[in-house]
Amino acid sequence: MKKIFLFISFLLTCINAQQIKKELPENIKIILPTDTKEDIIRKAANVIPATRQFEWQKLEFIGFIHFGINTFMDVEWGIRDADISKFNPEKLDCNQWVKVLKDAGIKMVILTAKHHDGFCLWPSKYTDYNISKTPYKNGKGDIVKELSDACRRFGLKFGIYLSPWDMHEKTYGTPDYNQFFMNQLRELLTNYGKISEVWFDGACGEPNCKKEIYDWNSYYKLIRELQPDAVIAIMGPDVRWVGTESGYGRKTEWSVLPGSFQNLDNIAANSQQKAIDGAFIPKDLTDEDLGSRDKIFNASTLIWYPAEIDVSIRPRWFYHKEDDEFVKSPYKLFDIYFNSVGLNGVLLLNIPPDKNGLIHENDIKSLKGLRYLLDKTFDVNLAKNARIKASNELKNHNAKNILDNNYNTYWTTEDTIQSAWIELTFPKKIKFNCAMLQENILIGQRIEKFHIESWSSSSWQKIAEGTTVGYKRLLRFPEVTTNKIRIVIEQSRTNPTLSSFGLYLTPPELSIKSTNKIFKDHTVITISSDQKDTKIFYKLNNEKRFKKYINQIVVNKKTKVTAYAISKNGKKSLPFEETFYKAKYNIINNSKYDDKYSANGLYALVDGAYGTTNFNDGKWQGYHGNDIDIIIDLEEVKNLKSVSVNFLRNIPAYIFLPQEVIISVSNDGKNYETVYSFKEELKNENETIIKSYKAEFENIKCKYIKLYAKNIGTCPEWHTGKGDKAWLFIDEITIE
Ligand code: FUL
Repeated sequence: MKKIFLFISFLLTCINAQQIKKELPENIKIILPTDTKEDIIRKAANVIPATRQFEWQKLEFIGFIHFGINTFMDVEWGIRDADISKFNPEKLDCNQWVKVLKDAGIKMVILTAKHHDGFCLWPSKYTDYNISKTPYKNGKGDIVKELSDACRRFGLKFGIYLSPWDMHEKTYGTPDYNQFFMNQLRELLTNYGKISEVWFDGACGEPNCKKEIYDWNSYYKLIRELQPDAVIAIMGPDVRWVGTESGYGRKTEWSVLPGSFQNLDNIAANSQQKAIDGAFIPKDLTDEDLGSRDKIFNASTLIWYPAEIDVSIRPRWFYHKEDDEFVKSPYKLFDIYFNSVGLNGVLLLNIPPDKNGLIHENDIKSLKGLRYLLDKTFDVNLAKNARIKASNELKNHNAKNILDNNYNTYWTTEDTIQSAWIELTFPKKIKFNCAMLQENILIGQRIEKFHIESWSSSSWQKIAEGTTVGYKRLLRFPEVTTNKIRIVIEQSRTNPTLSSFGLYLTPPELSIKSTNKIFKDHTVITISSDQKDTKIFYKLNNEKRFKKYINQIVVNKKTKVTAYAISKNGKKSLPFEETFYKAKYNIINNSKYDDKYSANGLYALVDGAYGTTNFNDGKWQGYHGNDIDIIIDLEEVKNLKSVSVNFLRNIPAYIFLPQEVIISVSNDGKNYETVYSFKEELKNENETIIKSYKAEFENIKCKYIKLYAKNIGTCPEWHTGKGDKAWLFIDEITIE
């Protein structure tokens, strides 16, 4: 009986599969029950992107704009009923945004038309919680229009983020919400010209799990009808979330993933959405392995589902003033680029405008730096004049195609070949430290394992290796000088292809180290470059001229060091700046700070640099559960006018003000007289503040100052961390 049942369901699957096959788009293949493992691998190697997916992949680098009422409330996820009269970006200029992004090399901009809070940046007819009810342009503003117009003006594509989760809308959590959402979607897809990406986020933080059963299939249908070229991302069938928000993709990144077979509609409706769970595998997009042979053997469909890597240039998605000093550096962004675009993904970099409605200068500086590094690295393909030969070439698909700067022409081998090599010989020795490979994904993604080796006197030395290649693979390694290299494809799902190959040399990168960043007497500074044969130049403070760096620099006062390096072939590093601080006094610490918040050691408290409201700014010294007991040695008896000390309060981050602050003074270091004492009342307040405790005197002379601050010990009853150790964050003791 069981056998008959199995046989019938097998037959049904085959018939169903045959019917669907006729209508099947190129980015989906069905695995038949009769397929062998070899058949499955071959099928996987021949799944290709839909045109809209290919056009999207070619953009490589796209921009995200998180902007809305959250920007003005200084929050990330917002609240249900914010006071939207606070929304008034007086200097807003979408041309500035787009120009900055275009100059950075960004090819499309995606705007948070509506984030989770439900506030709409366009005058939606379906809710009052929108821009027309704010002071911005006296209610006549429409930022979706302003930005889409600016994108068209500058030749960039435009996409929208419409959060399915809407904490403001009353119908959310009922079937009526789907119609509301479709209405909003229709407004966005019809009134603003061409839309190239629709971004549906998966987050929902509703208390008590108020849950909306989203009608994804209707959303997708509407998008296909109104904007057929747009890719649908994240909670959508065309583009997948890479699985982190760090900017770093997987080392092995397959664009062909396993799907489960139900019907075409459900295949399109990929989802982590519970109502149709099972319609799509993988369920967990954070898995290390999504598309290996083992994974696809168990699948019933194979789907082209490429990765998008979203990350913010700042610690958070929306603008917050206190993040200004934490904008990612150009070198960090460059590393992210190598690990996103260079790992078969599209980089989606978020650059949030500030309360004025402008992109902040720190973000602009980093983006310019990134562009400089990219331009200087990829300006010349050092492999371009190579003589080239291959272990195997298919007619009309010679290996020389990989150097012709044309993605459509490519090298491949005869059908049965699954490993092969290409050898490049250069007219003279070249020096490089990165490589770029591209498969022709219009044929399929195939390469499973490869390495690059260079000829060194009498043998081949492996210099880089990898697994998948896909649309683009970038590799960095210590610099190599050689006249011959080989690209070795060790394993491919079927005959491999390569469309392009390049070798490049990055500009040098500097690092500055010192014995102490904050010192009492002096510190010794060393500057080095990541590349050999570079000359380093530096200047101290406001000196006019740069000097050549030869030896360590010794400084005994607060000093700003600016340096840069030039490599032998003339590539200049970005300038590097670092300030070293001199402590004003000697400190004896009888208490213990936590290593995570050391602020560069003991002297941080008297270095003249003040902590900001960001507890992570590197200037605060954190004491976990314990009190602070410090003595400052003025080295001679001095007249005192005042002593003040700053503490931070950030209760959600478990940082409380001290229970008590006591300041006492002494001439001999033994007998202390209390000159100030203050008892703090413990209040449950969310606002982050810096509080100064100041003792003012007339006619006090002393050599030693003792500061005692009592930690509240553990988080109080009413706190989420009740019973956990409380933090005391101190920075800067000022003595006058
Ligand atoms: C997440 C959201 O919850 C964040 O606020 C942000 O929009 C990010 C891009 O996606 O899931």
